[in-house]
Amino acid sequence: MKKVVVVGDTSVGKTSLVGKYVDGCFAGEHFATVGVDFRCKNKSLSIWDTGGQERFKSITKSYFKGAHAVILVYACDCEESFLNLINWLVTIESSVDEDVVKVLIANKSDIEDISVSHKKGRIFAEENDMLFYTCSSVTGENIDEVFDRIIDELREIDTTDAITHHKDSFLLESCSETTRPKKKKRRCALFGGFGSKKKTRKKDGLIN
Ligand SMILES: Nc1nc2c(ncn2[C@@H]2O[C@H](COP(=O)(O)OP(=O)(O)OP(=O)(O)O)[C@@H](O)[C@H]2O)c(=O)[nH]1
Ligand SMILES: [Mg+2]
Repeated sequence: MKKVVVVGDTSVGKTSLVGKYVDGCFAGEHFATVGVDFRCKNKSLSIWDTGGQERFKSITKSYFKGAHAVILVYACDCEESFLNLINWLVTIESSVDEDVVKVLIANKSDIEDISVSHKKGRIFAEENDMLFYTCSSVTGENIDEVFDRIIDELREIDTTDAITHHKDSFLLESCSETTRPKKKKRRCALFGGFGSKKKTRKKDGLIN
């Protein structure tokens, strides 16, 4: 079971998008989440829907412990929620492993009168090694795609780790004590833009 933590300001639509993914419906109401709600899907994802009212300052680091992926959400019609992303990111970066998959969601894309352009969101995501998607729980835009992509990314990380582990074991067996290679770091999260074709970054020489 992979752990996905969903964070962002209050009212940006975190509970709605998790509900849309898990239950397939949009409630259309705002009952502020207190602390954290746990949802599961297909026994493969454990989704931690956190309450935005706690704000980035007080959100406990324990929510992020063992997280495989983090979804950071802002609402296209709320500039404040976009400006607060950097504060959320500081909290996230200080709490998660380096190979966690990070996704930025520009939510409520069904609203025509937006105050944050999608271009701004995409640039923020690219600068911070995050995947970027525009989503709407009203139309269902990209909701399944986000979680499917997270599952794909995590599968890829598992495969890379398995190959690296296999290679390291082989090298350790065939090298003498003095020539043993240092254990390589796991590679960082992949990033792509606008839900587009996957791009990979070469890091630590482990991937192409
Ligand atoms: N137009 C539109 N409204 C949305 C969308 N998603 C959520 N909303 C509305 O936004 C409000 C807040 O939604 P929630 O999902 O409760 O927000 P939240 O981020 O979980 O809020 P907290 O639990 O307080 O952190 C509700 O009134 C929703 O109906 C969306 O995609 N489009
Ligand atoms: Mg909520």
